Amino acid sequence: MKLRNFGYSFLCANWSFASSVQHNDQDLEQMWGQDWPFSGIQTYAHLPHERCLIDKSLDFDIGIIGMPFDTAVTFRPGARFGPQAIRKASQRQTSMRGFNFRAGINPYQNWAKIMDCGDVPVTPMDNKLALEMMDAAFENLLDRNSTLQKSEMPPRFVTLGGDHSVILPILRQLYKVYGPISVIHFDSHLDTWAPTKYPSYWHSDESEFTHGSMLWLAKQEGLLSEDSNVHAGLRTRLSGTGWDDYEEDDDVGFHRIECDEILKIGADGIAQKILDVVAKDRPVYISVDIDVLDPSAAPGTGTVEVGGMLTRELIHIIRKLEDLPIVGADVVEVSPAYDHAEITSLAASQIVYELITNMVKGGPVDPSIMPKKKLAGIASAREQIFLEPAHQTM
Ligand SMILES: [Mn+2]
Repeated sequence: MKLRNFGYSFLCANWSFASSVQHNDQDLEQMWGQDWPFSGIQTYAHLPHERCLIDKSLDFDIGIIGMPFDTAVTFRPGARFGPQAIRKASQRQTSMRGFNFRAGINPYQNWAKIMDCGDVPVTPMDNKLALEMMDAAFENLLDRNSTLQKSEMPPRFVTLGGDHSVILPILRQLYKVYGPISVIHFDSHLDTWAPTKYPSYWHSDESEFTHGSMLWLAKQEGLLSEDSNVHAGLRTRLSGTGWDDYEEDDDVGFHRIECDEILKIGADGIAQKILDVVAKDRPVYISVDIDVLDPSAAPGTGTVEVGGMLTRELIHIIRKLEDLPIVGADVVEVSPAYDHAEITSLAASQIVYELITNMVKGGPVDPSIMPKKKLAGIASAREQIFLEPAHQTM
């Protein structure tokens, strides 16, 4: 029975009709399959949920994965509750009403199968162990094929943080698949600080891993592209009495766009500067520290800096990046204990939606960005998606 007919019977006030019908499975889906924003289990945007880590046979193209880890922060903790807050704030997103007017597509009703993969249950007790767990989790997540590509191309993930340190294990595992990664880093801070830039008389190896040093560590491990990384939205105070932090940032390989530039060149200008720096033919990772936004737009975060972007501006900039080969993305540092009226988590949930939109609108990752040794046998993977819209994998 078509939903239309069901509605018609309702209009005829035939109240006994609906209950007397023998429903098949399709009827049940139509009757009960669509949630209201306020009903249902709170997955991101009401997407189907599976615990992807415990079932490697699941096939999908884009996964939402929570990384509720926050014991590498230098100031206020609490971002372990970020994934839950972002999911809750995303409840007014549904596939039925998901058309992105800025992009001209509904990412939830397009070629990509998108799934909420749940969280990585990271230990809050031991950062060495936590890093091991996050490494293992992302290795697991990337060690599978995406739905529409009969190839070695893995699904892509948008990670919900968690503090910003979680991108070190993510970049490690992406590097194994794609080689060096170009990072577009939206943040008020550099996050390329050497561990010695923090109080470090009392030292352990684990203490080097923080949400302000992870990009420096990523550089030491050779995970970053040489010259194709960029910060956007910077406005942090710097160490000491001069430009040392910026010079160190040069060594890590980042271009810098300070937040104040938006007053001179606008959001379009910022986007263009990013596009001028980032290679179009190499894998790109977009990392959004929610503190890139002004505290008026995102108070619920660990290390707030005044004078930031508006949510509107950040969305506009991200929309301009949709042609880049995005192999992964995140929104991190959402700390709901400091949030008011869900301002921050709402912003984060919208940014996640924009990042998903980019991945869908840009189509599957072109295998030509993969390291040459990985290319054998998968050259035609990108074409398959459009030629073979439905097939089994694995
Ligand atoms: Mn950060």
